[in-house]
Amino acid sequence: MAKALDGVKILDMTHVQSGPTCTQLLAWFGADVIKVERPGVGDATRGQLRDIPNVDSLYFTMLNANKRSVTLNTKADKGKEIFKRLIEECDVMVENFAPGALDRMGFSWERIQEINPRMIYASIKGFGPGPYEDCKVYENVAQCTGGAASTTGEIDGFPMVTGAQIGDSGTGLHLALGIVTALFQREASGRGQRVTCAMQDGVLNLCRVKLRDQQRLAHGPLTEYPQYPNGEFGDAVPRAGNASGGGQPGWIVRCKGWENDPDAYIYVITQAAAFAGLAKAIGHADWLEDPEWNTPEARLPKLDAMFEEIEKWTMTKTKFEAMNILNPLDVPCGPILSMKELAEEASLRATGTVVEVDHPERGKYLTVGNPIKLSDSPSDVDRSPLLGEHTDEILKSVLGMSDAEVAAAKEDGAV
Ligand code: CAO
Repeated sequence: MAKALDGVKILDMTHVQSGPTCTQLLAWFGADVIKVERPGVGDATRGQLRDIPNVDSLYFTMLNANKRSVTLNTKADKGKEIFKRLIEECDVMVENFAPGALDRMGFSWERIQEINPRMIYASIKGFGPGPYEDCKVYENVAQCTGGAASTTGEIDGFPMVTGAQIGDSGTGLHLALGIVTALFQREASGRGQRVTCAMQDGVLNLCRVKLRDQQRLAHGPLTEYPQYPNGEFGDAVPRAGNASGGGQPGWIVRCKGWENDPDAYIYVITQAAAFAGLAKAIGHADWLEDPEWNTPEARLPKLDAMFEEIEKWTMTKTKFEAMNILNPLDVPCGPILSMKELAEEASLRATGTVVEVDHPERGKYLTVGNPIKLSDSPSDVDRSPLLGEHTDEILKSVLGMSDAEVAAAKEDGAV
């Protein structure tokens, strides 16, 4: 079956996590992603956090599925020549080097436009134009500078980063949307364009509700935060522990087995519309007649006490038993699932969200497949390429180079 991005050629200059997330998604949608890597070195993640000696790490294999790898020294003269020809042949170029790296190679946006006016040139940097534009940035730096860390954590504790890679993978997702949008506009305009996404901006976009709360602070306390009504608010949005933040009180409570299982917890949201069912389920039908409990306003000052009562009940059930009882009552809740549980979850395997892939050097490994499902564009996951696995193939089939030309480029150290 045809795929949505069949025929789109991507010159993938990305490395580490943010850029590769973007190009992997585009590859799943059918784009031909040609990953350019330094000869003999490759993407640094091939060798990072290795679990098996001399084998591409899971860090690399889980971010570079469905791509082809060509090695090319884009700083050598012959390499630059080949790179120029790849720019002529491709539709999109994606990079997430440190600021200025491509300019230093001699491939500024102006130069790229000159070579191929239809080229969509997409970049991720840590910051947009401003005081920090020259900084190198990794995931946690973006979480800290984009507003995630200052608004995450215990009420009286340190700022916290989250395990979800909202700076890297989140920005990669943003960039992928920018690229397909630019491809769509090119249909009408015939022109390429520059697509940029700063990690700080991507994180702030995901923290949009916290900027909402910052402005609400000027008009009174944030009543859904645990600081209300007994604590103090300063002049910036505080950390709110596990409060739901959506205007419906929620919290994580312990379940049966919590003493030995670090993930025996469930998130419960005490949405007003489903409160009666919840109160009855936990043995508190009395709350429904009691004006101290039977309205959201009455409950608000004593959420701690309410969640303690809920927890007394959840501690008699496993997280899955609690979910099975609360779900039919329309009480929004979610068991805290460990990575082990997610890896073993049959429904995620069935939908292709968790996929087992075979690799010639490491054997079988699990990866997260395409979370975006298109009914008319299948997303099979193919293993990541070995370093330079497709060099000859790409030089010959994409650039039409002869065997002798490929051999000369190798001799030159260009590939
Ligand atoms: N041939 C020749 N040279 C190559 C090459 C190739 N095929 N591919 C890369 N290089 C060169 C680059 O040109 C650069 O050289 P110069 O420094 O001389 O210009 C050099 O390799 C290293 O690139 P880098 O500075 O991007 O790499 P780094 O490890 O020092 O920094 C990172 C990594 C991620 C901090 C930086 O790239 C960055 O800030 N990127 C933008 C933000 C980003 O995406 N961060 C997310 C990373 S995932 O957590």
